[in-house]
Amino acid sequence: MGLRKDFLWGGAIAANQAEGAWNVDGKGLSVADVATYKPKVDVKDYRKQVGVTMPDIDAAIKTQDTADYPKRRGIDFYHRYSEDIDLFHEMGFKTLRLSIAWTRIFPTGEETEPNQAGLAYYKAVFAKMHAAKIEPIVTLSHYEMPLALATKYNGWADRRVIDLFVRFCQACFTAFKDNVKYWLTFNEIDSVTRHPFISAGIIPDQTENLLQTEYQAFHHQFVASALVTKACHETIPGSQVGCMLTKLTDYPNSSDPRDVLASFNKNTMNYFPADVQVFGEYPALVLNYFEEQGIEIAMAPDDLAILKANTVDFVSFSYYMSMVSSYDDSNLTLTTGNTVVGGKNPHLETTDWGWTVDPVGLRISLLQLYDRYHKPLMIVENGMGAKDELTADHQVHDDYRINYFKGHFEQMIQAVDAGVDLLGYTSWAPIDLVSASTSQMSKRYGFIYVDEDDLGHGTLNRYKKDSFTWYQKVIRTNGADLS
Ligand code: BGP
Repeated sequence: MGLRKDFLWGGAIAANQAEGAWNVDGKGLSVADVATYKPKVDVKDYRKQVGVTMPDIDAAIKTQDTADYPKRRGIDFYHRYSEDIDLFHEMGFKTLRLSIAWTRIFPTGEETEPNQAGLAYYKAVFAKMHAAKIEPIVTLSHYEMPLALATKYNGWADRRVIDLFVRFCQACFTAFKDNVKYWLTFNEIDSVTRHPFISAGIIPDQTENLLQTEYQAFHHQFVASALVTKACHETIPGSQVGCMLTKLTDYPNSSDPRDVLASFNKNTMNYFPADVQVFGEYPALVLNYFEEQGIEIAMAPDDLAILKANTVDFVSFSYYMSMVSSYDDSNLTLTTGNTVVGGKNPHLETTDWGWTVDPVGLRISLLQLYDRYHKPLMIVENGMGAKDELTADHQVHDDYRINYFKGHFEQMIQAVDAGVDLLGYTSWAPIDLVSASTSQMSKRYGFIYVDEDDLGHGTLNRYKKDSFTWYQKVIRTNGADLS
């Protein structure tokens, strides 16, 4: 069977990790602009290490520094997008997933009119992509909400942010209705409870009941996502709107039924935001969890009807690694993963950052998601963060990366052969960029090397790695030749 003929091969980036140009052309500060460089993140107090406090934010607002705030400089995609899109075109990309920085369009989130310079920038990027026959997939919220909304409203904890987000999205739909067909609402929407600040603008040390606040923020994002889905369908006939889930595939640590139950519960809570966006209602098990925890979600009278009437068209997800769960955490060896710390699977190798490498887990994830949702799927993030070495003649021999992708593509194709409807695959990230969790440049994911170090030194020149030619061949043969 193999992949569909119009399979959307490509790559994925986010504005806050790639564009840089944090303070030009009217852009406001976003939550990403206050994230500091974290050279070492380990399993101890993970959440605290990657979190942000009010004193951190105050200090960040006062400085123009970009060395310790790497997302402010990114890889200068803002000025180099044309060269980068040419390289993606050379690889044969059919699509590029990218995000629109809210703060380029509404710098504080509360302006009544969009910033024309911001709209013009994305217009130019989309024009360049279309000239290269690259279909945009656009994320409306990828860890970059206006900082002003975090400090004023505690982010998505406040219901007023819904209307502000809808205004931003409507401005994007109106401006880009002829340029963009595929839209994603919230990147890794399930991550609100794992990193509330970058995901939802919630400042933990300013928040009384954090768990309650996080679930309230979820609810506001669900309603916003539904309203935006409606607006998109109305403004752009034929458009497709997807949810975006972090697929944190979890296995039982053993066949002990208590471990199986612990893993089931973990997966249930991971799926829940996508459940709401696909089925248009809260799962009964999650409502019960709210009751047990004393979590009370404030809802407006129409909220549930809005959710039910405006479900998503497809399900997109990120997949990097898997973990194991036990009824007793002392049975586990802990390791870091994508935005989490969890049990390490003894059968799997890990990357330099402790994330397990589990290609079969991708197949399992595809089967699980398709079986659960019966909706077309899209893999919009998958890849391996590694330390690359640039040789004197500007080469990077990254067979470890080729092996990682090869294993994952083999399993992806087997899932499709088993009947999964898969629309496309975008690797994270086709070009090196700043890490979301640690703000490192040295955690590299790309097929294209960017000459920039953790502190921002370097020429910013782009060089093709060995994996560049390999991925080019994979796309050319639509996955038939993975050698
Ligand atoms: C996801 C995010 C991306 C991203 C990726 C890799 O959680 O959606 O923005 O960067 O993971 O994570 P990291 O950059 O922390 O290695």
